[in-house]
Amino acid sequence: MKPDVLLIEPMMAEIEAKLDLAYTMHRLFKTKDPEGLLRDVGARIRGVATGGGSGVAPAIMDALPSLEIIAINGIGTDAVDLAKAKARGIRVTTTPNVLTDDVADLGLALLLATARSLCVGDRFVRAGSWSESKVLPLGAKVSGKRLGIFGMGRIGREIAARAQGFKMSIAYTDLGRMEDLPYDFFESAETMAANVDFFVVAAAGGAQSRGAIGKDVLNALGPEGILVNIARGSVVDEPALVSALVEGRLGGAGLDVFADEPNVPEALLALNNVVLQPHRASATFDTRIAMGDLVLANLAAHFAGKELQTPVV
Ligand code: 8YV
Repeated sequence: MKPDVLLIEPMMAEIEAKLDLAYTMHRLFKTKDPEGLLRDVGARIRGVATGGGSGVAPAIMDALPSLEIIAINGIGTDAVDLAKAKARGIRVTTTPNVLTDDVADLGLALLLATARSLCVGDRFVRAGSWSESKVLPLGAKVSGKRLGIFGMGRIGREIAARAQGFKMSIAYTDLGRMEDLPYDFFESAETMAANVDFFVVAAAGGAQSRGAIGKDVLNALGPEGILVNIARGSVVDEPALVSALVEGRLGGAGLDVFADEPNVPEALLALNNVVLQPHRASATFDTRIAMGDLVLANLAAHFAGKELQTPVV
């Protein structure tokens, strides 16, 4: 008998088709009555496949007494209670490495788009303003500027590697200095912010980083500074970010992630110095296939009693 697996958010059609072949799938995102679905099939569910942002809400985990494995289609574990999973003997896997390049690419893309007002320029051309000889304000130069990276994991390191191609000087902050890195280390986010032009958030979400980028850091980055967030909305104090942008205390922001997705603060929608993306840093065809394959491989290994490919718990 095929094991029952709960899919919390959609995956690529190709991946879902493979899930359907191997498992009896239950799609939580498709039902109008999630509680009813969990009541009906919760006791049978042995596996969950979910996204990094969605994770598994505590109420869902509690409704799945036979749960054995949570396969996250992403790298973030902040939306899964890992301690509880461990205590219940539930395995947890993620999809490391395969998404690193894409997330770093989007970090640079957001930085360039914000500094060079790419979306404003696009709207300007589409609206016919160019042919009406209207004038567009100048952007900020990116090459050769000072970049600060908050969180020097795999993604932070790849952002640094790309920034070198733009002749930027690179600084970082993390829990401690990393001896293998040639970049300037700052003990605090605030000190780093005061010494860079651009500040990229690349730290994992969760209790440890919640609200780490607040008013003081944003003020230190200043009215010419640009903040990019491709990590988690929770790392930045969002109301403080919105006020800093609205009041002109921060120069601009390129944001792929938000505190309460898919809700984006209304005030940001009106700002031309902000570039917004709907949590898409890993959303390329190639990478989502690679991520999905890892989800499939981890589930298959688990149900075959084999070693997991990329376990976290
Ligand atoms: C994905 C993510 O967009 O890796 C993560 O933790 O949040 C993103 O890569 C997500 O997992 C797919 O929903």
